[in-house]
Amino acid sequence: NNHNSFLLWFTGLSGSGKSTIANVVEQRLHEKGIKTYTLDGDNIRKGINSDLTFSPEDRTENIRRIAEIAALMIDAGLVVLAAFVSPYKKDRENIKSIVKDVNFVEIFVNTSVEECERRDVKGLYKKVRAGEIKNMTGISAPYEAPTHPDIEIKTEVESVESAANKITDYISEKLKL
Ligand code: GGZ
Repeated sequence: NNHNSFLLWFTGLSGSGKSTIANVVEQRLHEKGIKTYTLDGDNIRKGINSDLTFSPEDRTENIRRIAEIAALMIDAGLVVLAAFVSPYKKDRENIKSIVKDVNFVEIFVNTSVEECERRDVKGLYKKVRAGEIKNMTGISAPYEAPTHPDIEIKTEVESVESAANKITDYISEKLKL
């Protein structure tokens, strides 16, 4: 449970492109016969974490539970990809102590809030401007950007394919891709 166990953790604003990139990486791992699971807001916040809000405390608890779930999945032999805003530095640090000797790869999907709002894939930013959502990360709630991410993706200047290449290159040696 060390050299070939991986947690690929995507952090960034809502609409930054975390899930899109994670899905392409996952597809490539499947092509190599590697079994994976992707945790994201859709399968976590709608299910086991449906009791949690977007308050700072609940975001912390959200990330803690996700890390525990990831640890179990990794134990079961999966490469786990996790795509969460995860805005707090200390929460992201805590993941490492939960998953212990797993290779934790912090991937900063660095897309400006202006660009996320321009894309507004889910119409969430529109709701924020209409006053329907408070505590929106990047607008009315903090995002503590990673200062030393393992990988940084600037989606405004690089393609999803190039982002996926960066990630597969990074893990290829240890994963023996
Ligand atoms: C941030 C919010 C909020 C607020 C709802 N702030 O684009 P999405 O829709 O699918 O990604 C966002 C998702 C964030 O959930 P996470 O579990 O990743 O957040 S955290 O790590 O901070 O716990 C967005 C939606 O939920 N969403 N309200 N106020 N994102």
